[in-house]
Amino acid sequence: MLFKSAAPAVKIGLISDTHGNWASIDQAVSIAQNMDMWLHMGDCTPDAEYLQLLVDVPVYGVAGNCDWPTGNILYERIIDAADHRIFITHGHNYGVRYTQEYIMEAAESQNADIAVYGHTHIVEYLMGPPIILNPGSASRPRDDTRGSFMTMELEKDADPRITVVRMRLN
Ligand SMILES: [Mn+2]
Repeated sequence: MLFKSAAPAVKIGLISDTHGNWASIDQAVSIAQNMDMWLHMGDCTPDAEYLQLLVDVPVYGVAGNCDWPTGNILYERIIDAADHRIFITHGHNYGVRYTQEYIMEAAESQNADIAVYGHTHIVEYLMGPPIILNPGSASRPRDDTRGSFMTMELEKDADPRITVVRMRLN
């Protein structure tokens, strides 16, 4: 018999490296309208604040290398959702342009089963564990002519369901 969990899946929008292009944030929010939470992996922190104006669900952000001074914005955070633990950071402190080894170690040391970062502006997805995700850049992609973000559905005792969304061409 299949056990159907009573708790609904938690849907999370993952967006990074918007670099002040608020039109890209508008577009992501209009594409992914039913998120329960958004995570913004930095560059630039005012963009996460703008995103928070558009949605009435929590937005958690971290500071990137272009965010200086950072004020009270952290460089990394742990978000717990649906019995999963997500480590978010921009990635520049973990050498993500060259390797995912250090961010993977950081996630493991924090007992996170998922790590999300940005910085490279390239969509990346490592199966793990821990699962390592980079939603790319919504406004300045380096892997396609179209920007990108991700959605992630989390359920207890299930693998996350990840979708890569490509933005419309402007
Ligand atoms: Mn960056």
